[in-house]
Amino acid sequence: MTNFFKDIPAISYVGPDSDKEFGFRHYNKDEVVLGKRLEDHLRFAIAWWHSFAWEGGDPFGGQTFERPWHPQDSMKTARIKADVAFEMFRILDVPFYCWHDADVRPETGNFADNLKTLNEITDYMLEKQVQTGVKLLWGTANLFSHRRWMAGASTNPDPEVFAFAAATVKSCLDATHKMGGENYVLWGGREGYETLLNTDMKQELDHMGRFLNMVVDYKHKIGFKGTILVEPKPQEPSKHQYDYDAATCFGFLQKYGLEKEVKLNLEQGHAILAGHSFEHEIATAAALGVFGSIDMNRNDYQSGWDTDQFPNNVPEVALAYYEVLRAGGFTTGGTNFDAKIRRQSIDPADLILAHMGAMDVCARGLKAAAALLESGEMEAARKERYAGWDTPAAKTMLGSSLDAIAADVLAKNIRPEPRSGRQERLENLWNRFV
Ligand code: XLS
Ligand code: NI
Ligand code: NI
Repeated sequence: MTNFFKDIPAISYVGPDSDKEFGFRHYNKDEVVLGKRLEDHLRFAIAWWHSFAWEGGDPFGGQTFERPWHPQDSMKTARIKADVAFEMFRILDVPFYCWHDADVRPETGNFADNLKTLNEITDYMLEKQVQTGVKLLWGTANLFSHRRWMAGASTNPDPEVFAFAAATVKSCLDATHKMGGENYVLWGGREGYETLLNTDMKQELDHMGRFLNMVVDYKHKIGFKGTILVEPKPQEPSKHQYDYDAATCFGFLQKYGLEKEVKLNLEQGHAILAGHSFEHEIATAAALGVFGSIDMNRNDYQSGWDTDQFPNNVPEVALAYYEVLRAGGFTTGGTNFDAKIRRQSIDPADLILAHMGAMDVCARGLKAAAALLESGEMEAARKERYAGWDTPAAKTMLGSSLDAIAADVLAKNIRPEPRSGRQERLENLWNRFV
């Protein structure tokens, strides 16, 4: 036991009328919604990088947090960090967490040493998983922070960097497998370009496709049963990233024969950066059969950066969960808080309250979405809008040809009558639930 969170109680459900500062008002993990416990719907996870590895720096200033695991350059402090992390998971009673290799072990610059420390610390974390019952939602490799990755990982012009990336992903996939991880994520922060003037885009895309095929082959070789997830983001840190958004990722997966093997991890802030809404990205992935998991956070709508704030907008979150529920809910995926406290939030309590509040926001959003889905009103209106397609004639038309259809339009003098899309009525309906 560390004393990092001393005096902070374990968070439990206190209900919406309580005046306790530390307690869930809406997240009652055992509450059954649409036949499933809230904990099993939401599958919350905490991100090691934002809560424990990030030191509070921004482009204008350095570290603001002072933690007992600083400096993060030894196995001794890596262990302290793991002790505190698992204490926080228990205080918040979250079922899952996620990590990058660089979050959990010191960086030495040498692959053999990184491998050794990764194996050592993940053994330690696995022991803690067993002791606490907290599970791994996903592991991933950080292929973007160290200077070796500055021109990309699998898309790097230097084959030695490709090799280093392959070895690193193998080590992280092995560790994720060992820890019973339910997914493995690849986010390509440097898989893109700064300028087209020095970039062979076709070659880079081919290498990225080959790399992802190797990851999938290796997953099968070791019998990893989890899902491989790619995480779209249009830019930041690169000027342009190849995994731009859900639709772009699907095109990429299809071109390289991976659309049945790989799914998507979608993030609210990344959707906003791509000029989409979060629900658009979830609905796109679901329509294309590649919906996997979500990184929950909130972007600032004015700044144009990936600000990774904790969610606090219930109607926005509800729209996202409505699409998650319409997609059938999570299978191996979950709700990972890819979110960080602000750099002035230096108290340990801030970490707890940020997650606690966000879990409540998500629970409210999911419950509103579930109630609307259960009422059936929105889905009945949607079905009604497409009812014309249920007729045999309409179905036959889809198997017909342009010239046959044209002849039919002439013969029957088909003259379509426009009908209202009823948007405002549906928005009013939506507002009755959130
Ligand atoms: C960064 C990404 C990153 C991934 C994991 O913007 O969201 O945190 O989720 O590498
Ligand atoms: Ni992000
Ligand atoms: Ni993310």
